[in-house]
Amino acid sequence: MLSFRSVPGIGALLLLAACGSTGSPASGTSVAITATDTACQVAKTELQAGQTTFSVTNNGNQVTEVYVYGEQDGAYTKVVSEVENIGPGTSRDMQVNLGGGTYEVACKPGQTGDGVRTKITVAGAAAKQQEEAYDREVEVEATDHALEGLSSFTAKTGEKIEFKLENKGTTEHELEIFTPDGKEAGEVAPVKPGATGEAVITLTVPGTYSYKCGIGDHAGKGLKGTFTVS
Ligand SMILES: [Cu+2]
Repeated sequence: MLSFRSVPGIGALLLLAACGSTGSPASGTSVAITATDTACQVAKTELQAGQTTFSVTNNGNQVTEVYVYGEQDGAYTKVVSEVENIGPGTSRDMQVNLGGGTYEVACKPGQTGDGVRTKITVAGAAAKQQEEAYDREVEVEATDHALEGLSSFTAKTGEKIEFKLENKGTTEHELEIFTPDGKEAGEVAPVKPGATGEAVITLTVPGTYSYKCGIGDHAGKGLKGTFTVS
């Protein structure tokens, strides 16, 4: 696996190559990302603060997604922007207003895991507040007898979490999340077998949240559980 983090010379070379072919001048910088099943090539890893369009092309065989992560508590976990469901052989754009700092771009073949990551450096003023950012993501896997991935999940009050549901079962499943007093906090709408869905939910109060699949008797079959927000 080739990571530009360990090969700084190549990043500089691509930076030069990309300079001659910048697209839309009025709408900020345009940066190409080429994703495969094992690599995530960012054409330009040193950028200026401001509106940036990442044009992602998926040359792999799996559906992929691309995230831009900001730093939080020493780790690149804060999601600044994302683009999902990029099929093999297709391209999608992701627009993000970047403040000065360092970020990691992650391509996630199969739309799962930490992804193949490339660090980028942005010069200029730090962002005041990244508009569509959320704090973290958590991956949940549905089978026909369980919702897995939340058994050791905890969060702090006020955290904005992306719940991502991957359906590995044979029928549709969903993920409903309820506050400690039983109100619906949000849900990932029904997802077909083999597909992935997501929802960003802010956990506004502390306590024990419950979750389940609300379809048919799926909760009775084991698609349910709880997690704690402190
Ligand atoms: Cu279900």
